[in-house]
Amino acid sequence: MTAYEDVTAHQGVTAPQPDPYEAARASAAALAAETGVDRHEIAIVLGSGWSPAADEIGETESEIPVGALAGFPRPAVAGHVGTVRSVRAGDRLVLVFAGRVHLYEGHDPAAVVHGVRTAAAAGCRVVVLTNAAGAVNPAYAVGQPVLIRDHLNLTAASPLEGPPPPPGYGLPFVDLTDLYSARLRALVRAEDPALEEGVYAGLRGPHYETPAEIAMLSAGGADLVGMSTVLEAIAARHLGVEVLGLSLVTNAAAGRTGAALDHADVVAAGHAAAGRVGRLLASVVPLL
Ligand code: 8IG
Repeated sequence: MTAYEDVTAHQGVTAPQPDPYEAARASAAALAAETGVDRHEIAIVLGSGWSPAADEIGETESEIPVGALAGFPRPAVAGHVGTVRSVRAGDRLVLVFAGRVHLYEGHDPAAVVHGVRTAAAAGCRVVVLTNAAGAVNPAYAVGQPVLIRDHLNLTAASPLEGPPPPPGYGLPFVDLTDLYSARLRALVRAEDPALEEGVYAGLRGPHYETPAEIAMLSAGGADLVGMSTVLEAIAARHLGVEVLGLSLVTNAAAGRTGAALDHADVVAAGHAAAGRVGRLLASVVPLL
Protein backbone atom coordinates (compact mmCIF):
# COMPACT_ATOMS: atom_id res chain seq x y z
CA MET A 1 0.00 0.00 0.00
CA THR A 2 1.34 3.40 -0.90
CA ALA A 3 1.15 6.23 1.60
CA TYR A 4 -1.65 7.75 -0.48
CA GLU A 5 -3.66 4.53 -0.52
CA ASP A 6 -3.14 4.13 3.19
CA VAL A 7 -4.54 7.60 3.88
CA THR A 8 -7.45 7.32 1.47
CA ALA A 9 -8.45 3.85 2.70
CA HIS A 10 -9.03 5.34 6.14
CA GLN A 11 -11.14 8.12 4.68
CA GLY A 12 -13.36 5.77 2.70
CA VAL A 13 -12.11 7.42 -0.48
CA THR A 14 -11.18 5.22 -3.40
CA ALA A 15 -7.51 5.22 -4.29
CA PRO A 16 -6.67 5.16 -8.01
CA GLN A 17 -7.17 1.70 -9.53
CA PRO A 18 -4.22 0.27 -11.42
CA ASP A 19 -6.54 -0.73 -14.28
CA PRO A 20 -10.13 0.51 -14.07
CA TYR A 21 -11.06 -1.42 -17.24
CA GLU A 22 -9.99 -4.72 -15.71
CA ALA A 23 -11.89 -3.78 -12.55
CA ALA A 24 -15.01 -3.16 -14.64
CA ARG A 25 -14.68 -6.55 -16.36
CA ALA A 26 -14.38 -8.20 -12.94
CA SER A 27 -17.50 -6.38 -11.70
CA ALA A 28 -19.38 -7.42 -14.85
CA ALA A 29 -18.37 -11.05 -14.32
CA ALA A 30 -19.57 -10.88 -10.70
CA LEU A 31 -22.80 -9.26 -11.90
CA ALA A 32 -23.38 -12.06 -14.42
CA ALA A 33 -22.79 -14.65 -11.70
CA GLU A 34 -25.11 -12.91 -9.22
CA THR A 35 -27.95 -12.23 -11.67
CA GLY A 36 -27.63 -15.37 -13.77
CA VAL A 37 -27.81 -13.08 -16.81
CA ASP A 38 -24.74 -13.11 -19.04
CA ARG A 39 -25.35 -9.91 -20.94
CA HIS A 40 -27.56 -6.89 -20.44
CA GLU A 41 -28.50 -4.43 -23.19
CA ILE A 42 -29.37 -1.10 -21.59
CA ALA A 43 -28.13 0.56 -18.40
CA ILE A 44 -30.02 3.22 -16.50
CA VAL A 45 -28.37 5.29 -13.78
CA LEU A 46 -31.01 6.75 -11.48
CA GLY A 47 -30.16 10.13 -10.02
CA SER A 48 -31.84 11.72 -7.05
CA GLY A 49 -35.53 12.20 -7.75
CA TRP A 50 -35.51 9.31 -10.20
CA SER A 51 -35.25 6.31 -7.87
CA PRO A 52 -39.02 5.73 -7.54
CA ALA A 53 -38.93 5.19 -11.30
CA ALA A 54 -37.05 1.92 -10.74
CA ASP A 55 -40.30 0.04 -10.18
CA GLU A 56 -41.92 1.40 -13.34
CA ILE A 57 -39.29 0.25 -15.82
CA GLY A 58 -40.18 -3.44 -15.83
CA GLU A 59 -40.04 -6.68 -13.85
CA THR A 60 -37.15 -6.77 -11.37
CA GLU A 61 -35.54 -10.20 -11.70
CA SER A 62 -32.83 -9.61 -9.11
CA GLU A 63 -31.36 -6.81 -7.01
CA ILE A 64 -27.78 -6.77 -5.77
CA PRO A 65 -25.99 -4.33 -3.47
CA VAL A 66 -23.07 -2.97 -5.53
CA GLY A 67 -20.87 -3.73 -2.53
CA ALA A 68 -21.24 -7.41 -3.52
CA LEU A 69 -19.56 -6.68 -6.87
CA ALA A 70 -15.82 -6.26 -6.57
CA GLY A 71 -14.53 -2.88 -7.63
CA PHE A 72 -17.34 -0.54 -6.64
CA PRO A 73 -16.22 2.29 -4.39
CA ARG A 74 -17.12 2.06 -0.76
CA PRO A 75 -19.63 4.74 0.22
CA ALA A 76 -18.10 7.90 1.61
CA VAL A 77 -21.01 8.17 4.03
CA ALA A 78 -21.57 5.08 6.20
CA GLY A 79 -24.76 3.19 5.47
CA HIS A 80 -25.65 4.37 1.99
CA VAL A 81 -24.85 1.62 -0.45
CA GLY A 82 -26.07 1.58 -4.03
CA THR A 83 -27.89 -1.30 -5.65
CA VAL A 84 -28.11 -2.63 -9.17
CA ARG A 85 -31.20 -4.37 -10.47
CA SER A 86 -31.56 -6.71 -13.40
CA VAL A 87 -34.89 -5.70 -14.93
CA ARG A 88 -36.82 -7.25 -17.81
CA ALA A 89 -38.70 -4.61 -19.78
CA GLY A 90 -40.59 -6.40 -22.52
CA ASP A 91 -37.85 -8.22 -24.42
CA ARG A 92 -35.07 -5.90 -23.15
CA LEU A 93 -32.64 -6.74 -20.34
CA VAL A 94 -31.92 -3.60 -18.36
CA LEU A 95 -29.44 -2.84 -15.58
CA VAL A 96 -30.78 -0.21 -13.22
CA PHE A 97 -28.23 1.44 -10.94
CA ALA A 98 -29.67 3.28 -7.94
CA GLY A 99 -27.19 5.39 -6.01
CA ARG A 100 -24.17 6.86 -7.76
CA VAL A 101 -21.01 8.33 -6.29
CA HIS A 102 -19.81 11.86 -6.88
CA LEU A 103 -16.51 13.72 -7.03
CA TYR A 104 -17.69 15.85 -4.10
CA GLU A 105 -17.67 12.78 -1.85
CA GLY A 106 -13.93 12.56 -2.44
CA HIS A 107 -14.04 9.80 -5.05
CA ASP A 108 -11.74 9.95 -8.03
CA PRO A 109 -13.11 10.04 -11.59
CA ALA A 110 -12.51 6.31 -12.14
CA ALA A 111 -14.72 5.50 -9.15
CA VAL A 112 -17.42 7.88 -10.40
CA VAL A 113 -17.63 6.07 -13.76
CA HIS A 114 -17.14 2.50 -12.53
CA GLY A 115 -20.84 1.67 -12.90
CA VAL A 116 -20.91 2.85 -16.51
CA ARG A 117 -17.75 0.88 -17.34
CA THR A 118 -19.24 -2.19 -15.65
CA ALA A 119 -22.42 -1.79 -17.70
CA ALA A 120 -20.37 -1.58 -20.89
CA ALA A 121 -18.41 -4.70 -19.89
CA ALA A 122 -21.78 -6.40 -19.21
CA GLY A 123 -22.79 -5.79 -22.83
CA CYS A 124 -24.81 -2.56 -22.58
CA ARG A 125 -24.74 -0.48 -25.76
CA VAL A 126 -26.98 2.30 -24.42
CA VAL A 127 -26.79 4.11 -21.09
CA VAL A 128 -29.47 6.42 -19.74
CA LEU A 129 -28.00 8.93 -17.29
CA THR A 130 -30.57 10.67 -15.11
CA ASN A 131 -30.05 13.40 -12.54
CA ALA A 132 -31.67 16.18 -10.58
CA ALA A 133 -30.52 19.64 -11.59
CA GLY A 134 -30.97 23.32 -11.01
CA ALA A 135 -32.56 25.38 -13.77
CA VAL A 136 -30.30 28.05 -15.23
CA ASN A 137 -32.82 28.56 -18.02
CA PRO A 138 -35.59 30.76 -16.53
CA ALA A 139 -38.19 29.09 -18.77
CA TYR A 140 -37.81 25.76 -16.94
CA ALA A 141 -40.23 24.91 -14.14
CA VAL A 142 -39.55 22.82 -11.04
CA GLY A 143 -40.71 19.25 -11.68
CA GLN A 144 -39.98 19.43 -15.41
CA PRO A 145 -37.87 16.70 -17.05
CA VAL A 146 -35.39 18.00 -19.67
CA LEU A 147 -33.44 16.03 -22.28
CA ILE A 148 -29.71 16.79 -22.15
CA ARG A 149 -28.55 17.96 -25.59
CA ASP A 150 -24.93 18.70 -24.65
CA HIS A 151 -22.83 19.44 -21.59
CA LEU A 152 -20.21 21.75 -20.14
CA ASN A 153 -17.78 19.66 -18.09
CA LEU A 154 -16.65 22.17 -15.46
CA THR A 155 -15.30 19.59 -13.02
CA ALA A 156 -11.71 20.06 -14.21
CA ALA A 157 -11.57 16.26 -14.28
CA SER A 158 -11.83 13.49 -16.87
CA PRO A 159 -12.42 9.75 -16.46
CA LEU A 160 -9.74 9.34 -19.13
CA GLU A 161 -6.95 11.07 -17.25
CA GLY A 162 -4.14 8.87 -15.97
CA PRO A 163 -2.39 5.94 -17.65
CA PRO A 164 -3.61 5.29 -21.21
CA PRO A 165 -6.36 2.66 -21.61
CA PRO A 166 -5.03 -0.87 -22.13
CA PRO A 167 -4.85 -2.55 -25.57
CA GLY A 168 -8.30 -3.16 -27.03
CA TYR A 169 -9.69 0.11 -25.69
CA GLY A 170 -9.87 3.39 -27.59
CA LEU A 171 -7.39 6.20 -27.25
CA PRO A 172 -8.24 8.69 -24.51
CA PHE A 173 -8.59 11.51 -27.07
CA VAL A 174 -12.31 10.95 -27.54
CA ASP A 175 -14.50 12.94 -29.91
CA LEU A 176 -17.40 14.37 -27.89
CA THR A 177 -19.33 15.77 -30.84
CA ASP A 178 -22.87 14.38 -30.46
CA LEU A 179 -21.99 13.01 -27.00
CA TYR A 180 -25.71 12.92 -26.14
CA SER A 181 -26.90 10.80 -29.05
CA ALA A 182 -29.05 12.72 -31.54
CA ARG A 183 -30.54 9.37 -32.56
CA LEU A 184 -31.75 8.61 -29.04
CA ARG A 185 -32.96 12.17 -28.44
CA ALA A 186 -35.03 11.99 -31.62
CA LEU A 187 -36.60 8.69 -30.48
CA VAL A 188 -37.55 10.18 -27.13
CA ARG A 189 -38.91 13.41 -28.58
CA ALA A 190 -41.03 11.45 -31.04
CA GLU A 191 -42.62 9.84 -27.96
CA ASP A 192 -42.88 13.11 -25.98
CA PRO A 193 -42.65 16.14 -28.31
CA ALA A 194 -43.14 18.56 -25.40
CA LEU A 195 -39.77 17.62 -23.85
CA GLU A 196 -37.30 20.51 -23.84
CA GLU A 197 -33.63 19.94 -24.71
CA GLY A 198 -30.92 21.77 -22.81
CA VAL A 199 -27.22 22.07 -22.02
CA TYR A 200 -26.15 20.60 -18.65
CA ALA A 201 -23.27 22.22 -16.80
CA GLY A 202 -21.55 19.70 -14.51
CA LEU A 203 -19.70 21.21 -11.55
CA ARG A 204 -17.89 19.56 -8.65
CA GLY A 205 -20.04 21.02 -5.85
CA PRO A 206 -21.11 20.12 -3.24
CA HIS A 207 -21.95 23.76 -2.63
CA TYR A 208 -24.50 25.35 -4.91
CA GLU A 209 -23.41 28.29 -7.08
CA THR A 210 -23.31 32.00 -6.45
CA PRO A 211 -25.67 34.12 -8.55
CA ALA A 212 -22.57 35.43 -10.39
CA GLU A 213 -21.57 31.90 -11.31
CA ILE A 214 -25.07 31.16 -12.58
CA ALA A 215 -24.97 34.36 -14.67
CA MET A 216 -21.66 33.17 -16.14
CA LEU A 217 -23.04 29.69 -16.87
CA SER A 218 -26.09 31.22 -18.51
CA ALA A 219 -23.93 33.45 -20.72
CA GLY A 220 -21.92 30.34 -21.59
CA GLY A 221 -24.97 28.49 -22.85
CA ALA A 222 -25.98 26.36 -19.87
CA ASP A 223 -29.66 25.57 -19.23
CA LEU A 224 -29.14 23.18 -16.31
CA VAL A 225 -26.59 22.85 -13.53
CA GLY A 226 -25.68 19.82 -11.44
CA MET A 227 -22.91 17.74 -9.89
CA SER A 228 -22.98 14.46 -11.81
CA THR A 229 -23.41 12.87 -15.25
CA VAL A 230 -20.66 14.55 -17.29
CA LEU A 231 -17.85 12.13 -16.39
CA GLU A 232 -20.12 9.11 -16.86
CA ALA A 233 -21.17 10.38 -20.30
CA ILE A 234 -17.51 10.78 -21.36
CA ALA A 235 -16.59 7.30 -20.09
CA ALA A 236 -19.57 5.79 -21.93
CA ARG A 237 -18.69 7.49 -25.20
CA HIS A 238 -15.09 6.31 -24.90
CA LEU A 239 -16.44 2.73 -24.75
CA GLY A 240 -18.73 3.23 -27.74
CA VAL A 241 -21.86 3.27 -25.58
CA GLU A 242 -24.65 5.60 -26.73
CA VAL A 243 -25.72 8.15 -24.12
CA LEU A 244 -29.18 9.48 -23.31
CA GLY A 245 -29.25 12.16 -20.58
CA LEU A 246 -32.33 13.26 -18.65
CA SER A 247 -32.46 15.94 -15.96
CA LEU A 248 -35.28 16.57 -13.56
CA VAL A 249 -35.46 20.26 -12.62
CA THR A 250 -35.78 20.44 -8.84
CA ASN A 251 -34.86 24.07 -8.22
CA ALA A 252 -34.25 27.38 -9.92
CA ALA A 253 -30.47 27.98 -9.91
CA ALA A 254 -29.03 30.57 -7.51
CA GLY A 255 -30.19 34.13 -8.13
CA ARG A 256 -32.82 33.11 -10.69
CA THR A 257 -35.66 33.76 -8.25
CA GLY A 258 -35.55 35.65 -4.95
CA ALA A 259 -35.53 32.32 -3.11
CA ALA A 260 -32.61 30.77 -1.23
CA LEU A 261 -31.56 27.23 -2.19
CA ASP A 262 -32.55 24.61 0.33
CA HIS A 263 -31.46 20.98 -0.11
CA ALA A 264 -34.67 19.76 1.58
CA ASP A 265 -36.81 21.66 -0.98
CA VAL A 266 -34.74 20.13 -3.77
CA VAL A 267 -35.35 16.62 -2.41
CA ALA A 268 -39.08 17.32 -1.95
CA ALA A 269 -39.40 18.58 -5.53
CA GLY A 270 -37.77 15.35 -6.69
CA HIS A 271 -40.28 13.22 -4.77
CA ALA A 272 -43.21 15.26 -6.09
CA ALA A 273 -42.19 14.59 -9.70
CA ALA A 274 -41.52 10.86 -9.16
CA GLY A 275 -44.62 9.60 -10.94
CA ARG A 276 -44.09 11.73 -14.01
CA VAL A 277 -40.43 10.84 -14.51
CA GLY A 278 -41.17 7.18 -13.77
CA ARG A 279 -43.72 7.05 -16.56
CA LEU A 280 -41.34 8.92 -18.86
CA LEU A 281 -38.53 6.40 -18.25
CA ALA A 282 -40.88 3.44 -18.65
CA SER A 283 -42.11 4.77 -21.98
CA VAL A 284 -38.57 5.48 -23.20
CA VAL A 285 -36.91 2.11 -22.50
CA PRO A 286 -38.79 0.15 -25.21
CA LEU A 287 -37.62 2.73 -27.78
CA LEU A 288 -33.91 2.33 -27.10
I1 8IG B 1 -30.90 19.03 -7.59
O1 8IG B 1 -28.67 24.41 -8.35
C1 8IG B 1 -29.46 20.31 -7.94
N1 8IG B 1 -28.20 19.93 -8.10
N2 8IG B 1 -24.46 22.62 -8.85
N3 8IG B 1 -26.59 23.54 -8.60
C2 8IG B 1 -25.77 22.45 -8.65
N4 8IG B 1 -26.20 21.21 -8.48
C3 8IG B 1 -27.51 21.06 -8.28
C4 8IG B 1 -28.42 22.11 -8.22
C5 8IG B 1 -27.93 23.43 -8.39
N5 8IG B 1 -29.64 21.62 -8.00
